This record gives sequence, C-alpha cells and structure tokens, in this order.
Amino acid sequence: MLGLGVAGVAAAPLLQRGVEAVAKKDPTGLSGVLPAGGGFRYYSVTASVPHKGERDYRLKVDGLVERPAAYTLAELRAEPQTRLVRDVQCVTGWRVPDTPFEGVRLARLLDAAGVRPAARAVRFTCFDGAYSESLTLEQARRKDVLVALRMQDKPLGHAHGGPARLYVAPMYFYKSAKWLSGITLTDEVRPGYWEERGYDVDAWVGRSNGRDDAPTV
Ligand SMILES: Nc1nc2c(c(=O)[nH]1)N[C@H]1C(S)=C(S)[C@@H](COP(=O)(O)O)O[C@H]1N2
Ligand SMILES: [Mo]
Repeated sequence: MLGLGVAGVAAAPLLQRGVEAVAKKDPTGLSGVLPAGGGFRYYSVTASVPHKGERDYRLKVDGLVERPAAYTLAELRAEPQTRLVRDVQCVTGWRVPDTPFEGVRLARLLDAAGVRPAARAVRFTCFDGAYSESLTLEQARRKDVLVALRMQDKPLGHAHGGPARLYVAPMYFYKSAKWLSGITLTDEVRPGYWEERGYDVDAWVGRSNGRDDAPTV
C-alpha cells in the first residue's frame, strides 16, 4: 500500500493532465496525486461526490444515544468553535505543517446527544456513499477531535470534504473522514474503509502530535 502511494506521488507530473480519468479507474484513491495548494493532495475513493450546502446538508447523530439529532450547517456554526493548528500527515508520505482547522468539538455533539452506557465506539459515514471511519469512544471524546467547518482559515471547500469533515488531529489523515454525514454510536469499533483494507484503527502519528493529551471525559 505504502509502496503504491509513493510511486503514485512520484508519477504526479506525468499524470496531471489525465488525473481525472485515472481517478475514475482507480477505486483505491491512490491516484489522487494532483498536487493541490499548500502541499495537499485531494483524495477521494469515489470518482464523484455530490455537492451539499446550506439548504441540504445535514449531520445526523444516532445509534446508542438518548437524543438523536440532525444538525444544519447554521446549527453547527452556532456551537462554540475550536481552532487547532497541527501538522497533517498522510500515510502515503506527504505532510503539511501547521494547518489550521476549526469547528465543533465532537465531544460536544456526543454530550448533546446523550451517549448510552452500552456505547463503546463511534462510526462515521460520508455522503460520498462509500467512505467510513471509526474511533473508540475514548478517542472520540478527545479535545483535539473536531467536526471541522473551516480549514486553512477558510470555509472547508468541496475537495477537502466540505461543508463538514471529521478532523482527528493526533492521527493519520485517513481518519479525518471528508463529506461527513453521519455519527453513529455503536457497541464496538467497526473498521472503516481503509481499515478493512489493512490500515490500523488506532492511527496515532506519534506523541508529538498530542497523543498524551487527556480525553475530555
Ligand atoms: N470521504 C472520504 N474521506 C477521506 C478520504 C476519502 O477518500 N474519502 N481519504 C482520506 C485520506 S487517505 C486522506 S490523506 C485525507 C485527504 O484529505 P484531503 O483530500 O483534504 O487532502 O482524507 C481522508 N478522508
Ligand atoms: Mo491518506
């Protein structure tokens, strides 16, 4: 997996013109190698993703909760916002230092929903219809895990998973599910898209990125 990713990045200049066509043929997303502004690559495991905005975006919170909810963007913006500046690290090798993300702490949304005692994990689903992610409940409650509405001090653009994505600051960027549409409390961790394909569920980048930060429980 890592080998393929590095090869893909190295081949980027050759692929630039044809990258869209290539991406459509590559369900792994490893062809998302078009260098983007600020050192980011845009990754998507699907060839196209619908646009959602003010009118039709909803973030559902359900599963093992007392009060299921569906947030509009305006409602998410009305919550207290937290800004974090950390390094972004993809497992295929690229890294973008000091990237600001801003949004609502996931712990806040979990508390508002009233997590039932049987819940042990959180599953995240996306309106691309394919990607998913997961965290243990303890990980999900950390202060450095956000539902991000802004990135690089701008509203989150569609290519980066807008209007809202998960942002798991202390872990590899594949944990930060783009186009986030569902937060489901479950009784055990259900492996996400890449985790079913061999990536670790616990994707800590390292202590320097805040691993020893206390959870907010
Ligand atoms: N829905 C969705 N989220 C996703 C992915 C994806 O393919 N689909 N790729 C993941 C991976 S592997 C990385 S490195 C980052 C890339 O985010 P970016 O496209 O904003 O750079 O998103 C993560 N979240
Ligand atoms: Mo990644």
